[in-house]
Amino acid sequence: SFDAEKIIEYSNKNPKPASTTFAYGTAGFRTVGDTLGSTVFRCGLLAALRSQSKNGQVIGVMITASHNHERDNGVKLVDPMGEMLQQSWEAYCTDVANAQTSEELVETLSHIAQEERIDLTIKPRVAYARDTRPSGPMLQAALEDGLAALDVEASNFGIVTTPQLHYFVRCLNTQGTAASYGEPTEAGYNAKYGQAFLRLVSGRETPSKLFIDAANGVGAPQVLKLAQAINSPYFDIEVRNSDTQTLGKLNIGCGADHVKSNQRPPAGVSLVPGSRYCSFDGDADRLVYYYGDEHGAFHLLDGDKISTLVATYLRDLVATAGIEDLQVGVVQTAYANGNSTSYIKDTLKLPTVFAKTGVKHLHHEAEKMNIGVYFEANGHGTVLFNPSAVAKLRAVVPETPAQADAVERLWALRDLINESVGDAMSDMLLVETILICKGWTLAQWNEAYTDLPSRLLKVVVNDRTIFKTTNAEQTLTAPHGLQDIVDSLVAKFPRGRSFVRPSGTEDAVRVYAEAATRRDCDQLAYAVAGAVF
Ligand code: NG1
Ligand code: ZN
Repeated sequence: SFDAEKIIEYSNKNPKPASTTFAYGTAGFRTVGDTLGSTVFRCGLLAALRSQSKNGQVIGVMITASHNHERDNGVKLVDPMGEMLQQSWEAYCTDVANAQTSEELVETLSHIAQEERIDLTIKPRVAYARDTRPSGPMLQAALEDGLAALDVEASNFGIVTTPQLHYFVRCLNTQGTAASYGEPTEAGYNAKYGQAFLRLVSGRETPSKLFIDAANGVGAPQVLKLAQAINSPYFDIEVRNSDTQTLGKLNIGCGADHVKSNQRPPAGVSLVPGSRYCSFDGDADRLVYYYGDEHGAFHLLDGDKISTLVATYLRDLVATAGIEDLQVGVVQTAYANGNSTSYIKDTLKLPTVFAKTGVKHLHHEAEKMNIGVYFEANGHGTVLFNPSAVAKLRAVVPETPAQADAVERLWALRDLINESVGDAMSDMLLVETILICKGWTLAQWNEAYTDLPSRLLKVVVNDRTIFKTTNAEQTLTAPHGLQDIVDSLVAKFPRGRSFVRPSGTEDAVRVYAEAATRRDCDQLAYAVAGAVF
């Protein structure tokens, strides 16, 4: 059983703010950083239990608030294969975070240990890291208290991107096995992805320089290290918004979320026609590309554009490799641009499904496909090769050099992709690979289809919990009658589509709309927002 006294002693150092209720949402706990000490401390305790319930495998804890404001912070747990925490444990996180007193906390932990039949004699192991936020060191210290309270064997990975921490966790749990994912160090990460990239592009023409907006976050130092490891004209980059030292700059006017939401370039970047640009978010798990044309117009290549590019490339390689019954599929959310969905269905003729918002939902749908490409429109996503795809790839006996080359490329792509989670750096190398192999500019990539005008609005309401949805969040079941109003508004506009859902990360309701013209789209969005308010 637990050393209750020790837990209580450490817990008293990290008291819960009395009036605050915490909830483990789509992205873990996320709120004002200064209020999260007790929650992060308790996540340390829970990560230990989770590790014990997984027979001592390493569990990850990442301290970050991604694209959110610098004053915010957050914490989430990472399961042994680098996936998001199993959903049934999210409720435990919420229970543990909200225990009012240290004594109640111990009771809650005991209850979980009983419920999950956890063997408390197993040595727990946890790997943790944080982003560049000013509240990071304080929260890291709180986490370390939690780990000390349960005698955890802990590894501190310092300041790294969220996907790097996911990678480290997977590496640690597969070390020395046939499924070994790589070396659990920054150098191991850079070597794995860098070498796969060079295997795929060598012999091709080198691309023009890529300008990377790192949102003044942890992606800046990390992508520079990656570039140093690759050390090749195939990866010629210039990093902008790389100031992680000055307070108040993180994600402000820059980063993938800013670019996607505002449909304009980040601060510190003026677009030169013909040049290539991309943005990461504050913890480097989202990626979008963009460019400006000769007429000064801004063109965004978002998560939908990335997923269609990647799916097309994989589909063609599978065909060239001559592997039968190896289906490439695409998972999107309702926020995917309608024209991207039509393009996947009608032009690429690939199966596609909608999942609920939040990458864990997309991940689960993608696992059901042979090769599942999943991206949120905001640029968060990756590709999964399920075991049957790997088996089929292993079984091919190539008969022609072209077939052999395609098979070799599919293997290299599997090494290039961070399967544990969407990863801006790995995704960027994937996009670069495809563009280099096709000899494409960003404008050529953008030609596949034209986005329908779309608008995403945030409506602040009194109580967002009254909004209930079904059908991958596209249909409201409550409040009563509201969906009928949305339907009647949508019907007025050619190619109109709109839906309303409560945010899982902010205290607001989101309204999405698209239609054939910008004017119609905006009218529809504001009309639906008016009905919600
Ligand atoms: P919410 O706040 O539930 O809409 C947002 C994003 C998600 C996901 C999460 C986690 C949109 C519309 N929503 O969720 O896609 O990335 O944050 O970061 O982009
Ligand atoms: Zn992020």
